[in-house]
This record gives sequence, C-alpha cells and structure tokens, in this order.
Amino acid sequence: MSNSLVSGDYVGMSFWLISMALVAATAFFFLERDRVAGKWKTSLTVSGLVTLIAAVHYFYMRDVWVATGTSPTEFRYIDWLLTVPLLMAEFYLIMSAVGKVPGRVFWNLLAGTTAMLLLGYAGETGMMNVGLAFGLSMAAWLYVIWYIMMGEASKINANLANPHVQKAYKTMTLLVTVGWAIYPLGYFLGYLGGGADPGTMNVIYNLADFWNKIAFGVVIWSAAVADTDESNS
Ligand SMILES: *C/C=C(C)/C=C/C=C(C)/C=C/C1=C(C)CCCC1(C)C
Repeated sequence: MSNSLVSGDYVGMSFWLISMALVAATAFFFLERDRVAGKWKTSLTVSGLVTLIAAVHYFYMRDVWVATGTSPTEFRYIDWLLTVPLLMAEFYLIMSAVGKVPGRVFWNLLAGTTAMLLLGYAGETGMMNVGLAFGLSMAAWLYVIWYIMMGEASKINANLANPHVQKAYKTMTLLVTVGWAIYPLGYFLGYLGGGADPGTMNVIYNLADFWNKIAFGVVIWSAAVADTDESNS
C-alpha cells in the first residue's frame, strides 16, 4: 500500500489535477468578490464555497485512490450532498440579485437533488437494487431539469429584466442537463453496463466535477462582472 502518486497512475493524476484546479478556483472566486457589485457578492461566495468543499474532499479522495485503487464513494457522496444544494442555491441567488423570487424555488431544487443523490448512494452501496435506484434517481434529476427548463423557475427567469442573469441562468441550465449527464453515465457504465472499471468511472466523475463546479462558478462570475461593468459605465 502506497500513499504517493506513482507514474502511470492516470486516475490518481486526474484526482491531483482537479484538486489543484479547485484550490485555484476557490482563491479566484473569493478574490473576485472585490470586483463585483454588492448584489453579486453572495453568489461569488457560494461559488467559492462549492470549490473549497470539493477541494478538501478531493484531497481525501485522492488518498483513498492512491492507497487502495478503489472508488472513494463515501467522500464523493458527502461532497455531492454539500455542494449540489449550494449549486441549486445559485439559481435562487442570481435571480434574487435582480428580482423577487419565492423561497420555494430553492426548496424544490433542494428536494429534487437530495432525492437524486440519496437514491444514487443507496444503489452504489447495495442498500437498494442498483437498477431501481438508478431509475428513481434519474426521475428526480429529470424533475430538476423540468423545473428549471419549463417549470416555475424558468418562468421567473423569463420575466427578469436583466439579460446577464438570464444568460447565466440558461448556461447553468445547460450544465445541469448536459454537464450533469456525465454522472449517471459513469454510474451506468460502472454498475449496469457491466463494462467500466473503477478507474474509468472515477476519471469520468472527476472530469464532470471540473465542469459542474468550476465552469458553473465561472458562468456566474462572468455575468457578475458584465453586469457590474455595465452599471459602472
Ligand atoms: C459537484 C457535484 C455534482 C454537480 C454532482 C452531481 C451528481 C449527479 C447529477 C448525479 C446523478 C445520478 C443520477 C442522475 C442517476 C444515478 C446516480 C447518480 C447519483 C450518479
């Protein structure tokens, strides 16, 4: 058993790379708070918290991987249970920065994503039939997609008077739809397709986190900067 990265361990290297990218992103989001208007600061704080929480979990996940070559499932799900609700809060926060948004927008997204994650965990750990857990977890995810694409949240966004928020909302919706699809794909390949080894599955999850945590924050940052610059000029 070794605690250090060995040459040829590309999965271990991907854990390392994402860890450092998350650390850098955290510093970036926290520092850039200075640059944006007051109404955007909470959104940038939350973006930085997402990457901070994930960075710490990645240090632990990386150690599990290099020491045992097995999937750090517990750390992964604890990280998701904390960061996914914060990502959902971002939908509420960016719209609240420029308009009136009922709190249930956040609670509905929280309920949908929490069900999605708990069912996924129950399947991965054998508490529940893995295929059934997959199907129910998919249904919860589809509910979230429906809610932000066609449901109440999308209607609130359509009525906002701020094009920067509307654009960020749409890109975030795309990430939740296309970017998030990578996770069930990894799960499917790992548990149902009968093909993928834990290494492949972890690389897939690691890549997904890069997009869905760092790029998601960058989308919000860029809307915040554009909106701030516009109101200052
Ligand atoms: C930062 C972490 C993020 C954005 C994690 C997102 C995780 C998912 C979208 C997971 C979804 C799953 C399904 C839709 C079905 C199979 C089980 C899961 C939990 C992998």
